[in-house]
Amino acid sequence: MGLTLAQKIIKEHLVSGEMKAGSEISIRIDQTLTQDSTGTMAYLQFEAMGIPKVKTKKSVAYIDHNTIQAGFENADDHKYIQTVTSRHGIYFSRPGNGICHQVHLERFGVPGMTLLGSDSHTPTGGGIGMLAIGAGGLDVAVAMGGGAYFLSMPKIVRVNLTGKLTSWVSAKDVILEVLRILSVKGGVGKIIEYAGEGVATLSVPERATITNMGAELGATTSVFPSDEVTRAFLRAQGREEDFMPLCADSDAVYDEEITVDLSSLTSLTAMPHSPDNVKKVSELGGLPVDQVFIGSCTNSSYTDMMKTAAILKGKSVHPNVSLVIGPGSKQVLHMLAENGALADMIDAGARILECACGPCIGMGQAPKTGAVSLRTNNRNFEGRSGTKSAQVYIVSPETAALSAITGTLTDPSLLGDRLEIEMPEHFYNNDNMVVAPAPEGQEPEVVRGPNIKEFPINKPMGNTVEGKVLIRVEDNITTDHIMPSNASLLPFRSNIPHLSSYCLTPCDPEFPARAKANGGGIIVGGSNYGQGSSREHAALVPLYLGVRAVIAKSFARIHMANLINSGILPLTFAKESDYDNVGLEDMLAIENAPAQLAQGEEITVKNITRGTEFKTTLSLSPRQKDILLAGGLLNYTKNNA
Ligand code: MIC
Ligand code: SF4
Repeated sequence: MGLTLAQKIIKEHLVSGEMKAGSEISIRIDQTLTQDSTGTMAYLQFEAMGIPKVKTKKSVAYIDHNTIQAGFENADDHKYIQTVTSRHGIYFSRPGNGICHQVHLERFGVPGMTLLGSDSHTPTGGGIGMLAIGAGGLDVAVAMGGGAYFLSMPKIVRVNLTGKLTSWVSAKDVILEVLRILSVKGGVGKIIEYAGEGVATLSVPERATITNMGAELGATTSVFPSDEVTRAFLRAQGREEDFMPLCADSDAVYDEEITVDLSSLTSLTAMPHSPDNVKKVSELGGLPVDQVFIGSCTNSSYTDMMKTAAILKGKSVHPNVSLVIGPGSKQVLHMLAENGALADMIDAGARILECACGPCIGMGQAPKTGAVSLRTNNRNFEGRSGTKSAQVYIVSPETAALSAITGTLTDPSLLGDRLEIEMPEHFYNNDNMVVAPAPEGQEPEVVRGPNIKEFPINKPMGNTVEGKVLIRVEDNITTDHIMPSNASLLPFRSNIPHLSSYCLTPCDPEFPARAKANGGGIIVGGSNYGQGSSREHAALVPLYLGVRAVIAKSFARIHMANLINSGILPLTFAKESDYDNVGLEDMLAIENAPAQLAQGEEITVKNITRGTEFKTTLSLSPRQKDILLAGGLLNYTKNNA
């Protein structure tokens, strides 16, 4: 029986386990990436492991999230990351060089390799045929130290692409269609593999837009074959030697299959406040728009920017609209500056931002109260833009650029003739913003500013895990709810005590105070709890507040791993209806917790307040159970050193 593309890469990197869907495997990691907002924590954890140099083929630290420098905190974090990476053999991509995923695709991604990144959109690398997975910082730290990455062997979904995109419809519309079909929960425990005749019609940046937003499906990762299109992209990046052809065997067997006919797609949008709330742009025509943002790791490539510039050329941004554009990398910005496209954007009235995440993570450009904001980024969770009442619609760069001119949400197919942007034969290359690590034998001093605080470490699990229910939340709670990130909070990613006052406050402003007053307790959640970001702050901050267990209808993959790594019990209601039988401030107890864990998958939770009990499940590997018993991955690693 043949193998799928993802299975081939996994097989090549398999360290332990059996490649049977659902069973725990571990794989060797070739490359890692971090960004600044998760990176400080990852490097503090790497330092705590006491390993002198990274053991990967290449590890890169990017500064792209927190670049506003409204106070010393950002700059302190950057200096810490620059010095700690230099000391430990990691490349450092300076602020201004671009968004981690865009730059990694351009300069470092290699087909067939594995990449582990402390950012949920690491699967962008799947656009070039990498097995690229997002994870918590601690998992990335372990991988940097040469440790394998453990995951549950995913099911493989084949997305069969047929036909060819028509004028003005683009990669963003493809992934929005996949999100419409599968939903934000549809990819959990799965790898999304693209195949079919339509693949060859998509460029590498288009493929990367699609794999990037596979994160919104909850998928472990998404991957495209590596073919002649990939080779041409790598050649244009001056690194054809990194090319290797890769595709699934013709008799590969998939767990699921869906077909997307590229020819019949039209421009789509994800309406507030979820990436799977998808409608046709033409159905919403006439919606007045206040703000447009074109950029983010999803749609900031050279071709995205050139399309934007072509639509804006000779036009003016509508008087009611603020148009902001953030090119994805220095390479892209340089090329736009050189060929005049940047002038076309500026001339039309676009406000140009530095090459960074910017508005996508609420770092500036918060829309006005109740604004309609069209964005090419991947997430439109409530409040993520920095304005709770804002209505964020996710759209393609084509839809965004045209709507910025008309002032209303406008279907770009109205523009008529096809817009052809050629992929360049040579991308401009100058890697002077990537600093190589200190040479062997040198150990530069690591600079720690006052914003770098210690991170909490859990204690081994006690016999009884108990506490009051501190909050009950609904389905699809995101990490943006659990640990909000915006211009005022992002600078404190290395300061867990400071962040703790904001934990879960979008759901209940009283949560931190209630947690403190009760000396910690238990969180009760709905389904897909913890979707979105890889930030382990969404586990470390609850840990700091004394949270000992989260009981939910289901969990998102990375957040569940982060809870286990922090030693917090992630329990799933055996009967979803039991969610209704647990009230706020009910006292819950898991008696003989270690013994229950050892026995099997079923864990009984007593509701002391109501005198009842209910069953939960914890289907974990023996290793994961040991991590929980040890009080988290760091303790576990130390115990086993
Ligand atoms: C995001 O898009 O939410 C982020 C900010 O990039 C996060 C990482 C973080 O929280 O720092 C992610 O996607 O993992
Ligand atoms: Fe940055 Fe936004 Fe991409 Fe996250 S999704 S890496 S914040 S651009």
